Amino acid sequence: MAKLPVSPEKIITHFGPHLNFAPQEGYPGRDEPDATVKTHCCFCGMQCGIQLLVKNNKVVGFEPWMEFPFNEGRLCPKGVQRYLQDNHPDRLLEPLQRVEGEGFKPIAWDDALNRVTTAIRQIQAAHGKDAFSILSGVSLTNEKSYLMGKFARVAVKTANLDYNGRLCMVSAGAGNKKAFGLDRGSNNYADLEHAEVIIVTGANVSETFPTLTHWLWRARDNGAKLIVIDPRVIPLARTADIHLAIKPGTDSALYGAMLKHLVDHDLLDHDFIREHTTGFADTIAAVQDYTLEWAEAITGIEKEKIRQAADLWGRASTSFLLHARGIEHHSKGVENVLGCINLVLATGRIGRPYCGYATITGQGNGQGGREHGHKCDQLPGNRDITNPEHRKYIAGVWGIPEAELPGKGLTAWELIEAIHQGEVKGLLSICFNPLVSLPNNNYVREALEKLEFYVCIDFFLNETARHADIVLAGSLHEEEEGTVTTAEGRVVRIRRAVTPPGNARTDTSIILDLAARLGEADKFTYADTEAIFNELRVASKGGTADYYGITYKKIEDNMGIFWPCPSEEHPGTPRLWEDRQFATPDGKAHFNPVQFREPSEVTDSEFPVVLTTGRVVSQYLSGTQTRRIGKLVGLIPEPLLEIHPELAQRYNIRQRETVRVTTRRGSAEFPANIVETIRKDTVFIPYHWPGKKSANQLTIGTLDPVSKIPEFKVCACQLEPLGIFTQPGETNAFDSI
Ligand SMILES: Nc1nc2c(c(=O)[nH]1)N[C@H]1C(S)=C(S)[C@@H](COP(=O)(O)OP(=O)(O)OC[C@H]3O[C@@H](n4cnc5c(=O)[nH]c(N)nc54)[C@H](O)[C@@H]3O)O[C@H]1N2
Ligand SMILES: Nc1nc2c(c(=O)[nH]1)N[C@H]1C(S)=C(S)[C@@H](COP(=O)(O)OP(=O)(O)OC[C@H]3O[C@@H](n4cnc5c(=O)[nH]c(N)nc54)[C@H](O)[C@@H]3O)O[C@H]1N2
Ligand code: SF4
Ligand SMILES: [Mo]
Repeated sequence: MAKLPVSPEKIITHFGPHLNFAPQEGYPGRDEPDATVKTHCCFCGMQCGIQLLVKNNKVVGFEPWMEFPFNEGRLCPKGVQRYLQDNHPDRLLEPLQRVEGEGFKPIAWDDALNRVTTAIRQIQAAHGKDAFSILSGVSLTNEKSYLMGKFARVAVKTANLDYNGRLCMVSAGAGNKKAFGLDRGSNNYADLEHAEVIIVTGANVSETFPTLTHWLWRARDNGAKLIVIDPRVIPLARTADIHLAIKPGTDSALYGAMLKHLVDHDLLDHDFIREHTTGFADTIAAVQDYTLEWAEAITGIEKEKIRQAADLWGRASTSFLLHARGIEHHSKGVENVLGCINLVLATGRIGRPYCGYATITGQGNGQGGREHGHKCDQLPGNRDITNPEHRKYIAGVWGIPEAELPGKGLTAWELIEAIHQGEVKGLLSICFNPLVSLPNNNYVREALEKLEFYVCIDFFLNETARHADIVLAGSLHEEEEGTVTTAEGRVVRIRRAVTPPGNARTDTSIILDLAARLGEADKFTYADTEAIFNELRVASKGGTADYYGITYKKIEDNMGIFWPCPSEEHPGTPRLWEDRQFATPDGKAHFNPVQFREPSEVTDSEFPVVLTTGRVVSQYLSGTQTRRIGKLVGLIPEPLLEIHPELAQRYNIRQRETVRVTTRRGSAEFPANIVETIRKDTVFIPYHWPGKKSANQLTIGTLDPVSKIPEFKVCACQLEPLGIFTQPGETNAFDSI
């Protein structure tokens, strides 16, 4: 086995060195692995390159992959522990069926799959095709995402297919399409390196995209000024030049006032606005009354700080604006996104070296997974399911008459409502744990209980799966070949390192088998995963997310290819818009007027405190994977209620005291973590835990009217200390800061 060069500093993340990894010659003290497999981390949208060490068909460890260009070997705490989920005792090893009164019992694959197809047929015969629904997820590879879209429309023939990106990327996607006609970050992250000014808003980068921090530090080393907009002093904000501690739900007021400042002080790129954009006049008219004083009153940020931030942004010659769910998880998520884009367009700083804009994609394949057609309104290539030409093209690729292609279906949350109303009776879910991740989960649980039939495909028995009639034992990231698309838009190869254990099967083989049992074998037969990808390439051809020119070989030869890539000779597109030809019908970038409106639930005398929710560094999404990895659990074992000392004092809440948090949806109890790093009117709870620890017992199901994303980031709550301390002794409030 060749020795791998490892420089220790490469594996020191923002959170410090990983002491469990000692760079050594060879593998002293342990067996030589059978293979090292170059692949990518299964977690967030950074999709860091990693090498998995394989022994006896088990993943037993990892090595950094130094050559992969984005992370250059660096990994975060989740990345270095990810391999531990492989041989976990909770792994589902065979299909299960619910036996009333007895729990889940193993069932033969043949019987399990037949039960699924019989249930689909019976429900559809009795209640119509759309009464059977599908929820999919974007931890799945591009190939599986594509397959799920085709499976729903061609094999199950239902319109009701949606995906967990509906809780994640859709506000950004809708905003990007409106403004640019295409949904992807404009530059690769290396372009951050020489940006003069960087705005990071609603993105806790150090905890949620730790390896991206490197590129921000590189920019800082080169003198970049950093503006962080977040209700909390997140780790990145501690060293920012300007931190704007915004009141949750008020971003569009801030961006509106910043835009007005740019106009009032003529900090605009007039040539760019005139030649390459539309809608500027209406957009500035919408903010003409948005004075700094007005914005201060709405956002809770001192006007002088807003002025400084707008001025810094306006006067820069290169810049980058990054945002994530903090501005997108709102009933006006799309408007917030457009407010940011307006600031970028007004200064013309896009499509040039070190000038860019991006939403930071969340899930592992949050980028690719939102392009290939498992959204309720979308067909592959990011085509529109209501557009007759798009429908005709895809129906042609799939070999069905266009009339047979279902239309637009319900979004994830609307599906839950339709189950309540008795319109939807059956559900297949893959790669989605809605009971933990959707808002107002008491309502979600009631919906699950109303289903006539529910089948879940997962490798762990997630909390939603406990309500299933059949659970199909699927596969981990490292058990199938495929591709994913990183947050940068770089299409990379996922490698099979091992095969599924026991009687578990690959997700792909399960879907193909179900399609065959539904009578569509001829349309669902592929020699291998590459054949699925090659069909996806054709399906995406001519769409805005054009993968046609990307082949497995090209990806391997180049360690990834950026889409759009319309032909095999095309090198891919790391930086969009250099030719100033935007993907909108008129080729221009579009300003969109944004006026501030309140969140769907504002505080009042009964519910006087703002509740916001989000993440911690060591847990991932609904936690099904990371709550099973001991060292990650050890870092942050349970959700704590972050609260400012002054707010805590007002309610007489002490450090580690259990606090009952109540909203109009429900109550839940969390130990207090009193920190000075949060606004005085806001509390924060991470959402990775289920059941009584779930923040989503409290959140609200109001949707953005365009993107249909739920308003996870703001609702109103009341607080009540219970006098119970989960840790012995009382800590000085300031010890935890
Ligand atoms: N450790 C870890 N990393 C992850 C994930 C994970 O679960 N755990 N999930 C991945 C996924 S799918 C996603 S989507 C991303 C999410 O990544 P982020 O969006 O960075 O994560 P969040 O914690 O949801 O929210 C970010 C910040 O928004 C702030 N915020 C709340 N309300 C507002 C507001 O009204 N305005 C502004 N400007 N900010 C606000 C919160 O204080 C929080 O710090 O992370 C990805 N990476
Ligand atoms: N309150 C609150 N709620 C939120 C958020 C928030 O900030 N606040 N954030 C929202 C966001 S941004 C997101 S992305 C969602 C995420 O919410 P979910 O998508 O529900 O969360 P996951 O934990 O990813 O659930 C995915 C399930 O898929 C399984 N899985 C993972 N990979 C694979 C695979 O390759 N094959 C198969 N078969 N199964 C797989 C996992 O084991 C897990 O059970 O949560 C949302 N919910
Ligand atoms: S930053 Fe994201 S992709 Fe990279 S190691 Fe961490 S969780 Fe994995
Ligand atoms: Mo997400």
